[in-house]
Amino acid sequence: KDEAIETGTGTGKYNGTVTIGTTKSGTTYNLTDSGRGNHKTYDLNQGTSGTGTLFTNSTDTWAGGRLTAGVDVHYGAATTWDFYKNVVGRNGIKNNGVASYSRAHYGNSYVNAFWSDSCFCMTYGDGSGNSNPLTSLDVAAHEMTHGVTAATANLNYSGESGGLNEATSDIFAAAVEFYANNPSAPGNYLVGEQININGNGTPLRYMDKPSKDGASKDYWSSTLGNVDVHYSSGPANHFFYLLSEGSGAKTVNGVSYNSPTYDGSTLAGIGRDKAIQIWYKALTTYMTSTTKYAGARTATLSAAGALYGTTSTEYKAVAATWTAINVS
Ligand code: ASN
Ligand code: ZN
Repeated sequence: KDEAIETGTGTGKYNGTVTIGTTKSGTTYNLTDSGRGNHKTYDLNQGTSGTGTLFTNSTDTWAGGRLTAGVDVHYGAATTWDFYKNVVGRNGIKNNGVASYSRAHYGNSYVNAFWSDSCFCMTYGDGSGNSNPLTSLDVAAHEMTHGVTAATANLNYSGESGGLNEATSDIFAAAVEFYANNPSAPGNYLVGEQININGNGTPLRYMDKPSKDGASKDYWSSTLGNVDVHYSSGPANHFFYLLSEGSGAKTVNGVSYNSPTYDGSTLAGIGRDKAIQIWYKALTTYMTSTTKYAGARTATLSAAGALYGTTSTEYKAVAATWTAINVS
């Protein structure tokens, strides 16, 4: 049957009114993004398995009710797809142009979102109590990046490699926000700042000083591999912040940060764009499933050497930044 490629307009909860890729079958519009590997977004309708039903609408203006979460995650997947394609030259999660799919309205009062390798898909809960739906742009980018990590370094999801896996999702989640440059979801080095998962308006994680969340580690230590991967990500998130922005006090896009160093050093930062290229090349070329923090230092130095040369400012900054989180 004929499916026409359309461009719809959607208003979700977090991103204002955005353009979304849709298709039209007969008189019905679908959340199928033909410009991005036919990425589809489904309504699980509180179920916890299968695909539920593809989101549909009688017009190409998507807003309100159950559509809100669908618009958010469809936009999140599209924006993350665009980031990978336009910033680091990756054509989809597996670099083969094939899309994953998204499922919204998972379960009842589910306060999480997740990537699954078995369905090659992303799933989002509606939140409960104070927590908002888990459908923000950074959450979507975080989950989709788990797919990219699985398709590349495949960092084991435990111990130090698990922390690096989690940090990779937080790093590219921040990168996607900055890339999107959406005034409703401005770029920052906070994770989950819109979903109110703590019930008091604070973000889930802070990259400038991860310990601000009360659990994440700021620096590597020999016991880092014993903590939950969402907390052992801290030093690598901190590395990315420091490499991008440098140490000390700084305000970016209206958010104030203050990033400390383990060794008391002062770092200037090389800018987010270069830090993104270095982390991406390290992830996709030099890291493996068992890479730990020491190996991440080596991998990012190899990446910086390949991209900018081993005598470059960037290479030296990578070395100094690992030392500043106690990886030397
Ligand atoms: N949202 C969580 C994450 O992506 C789900 C999990 O614990 N794996 O890390
Ligand atoms: Zn994660």
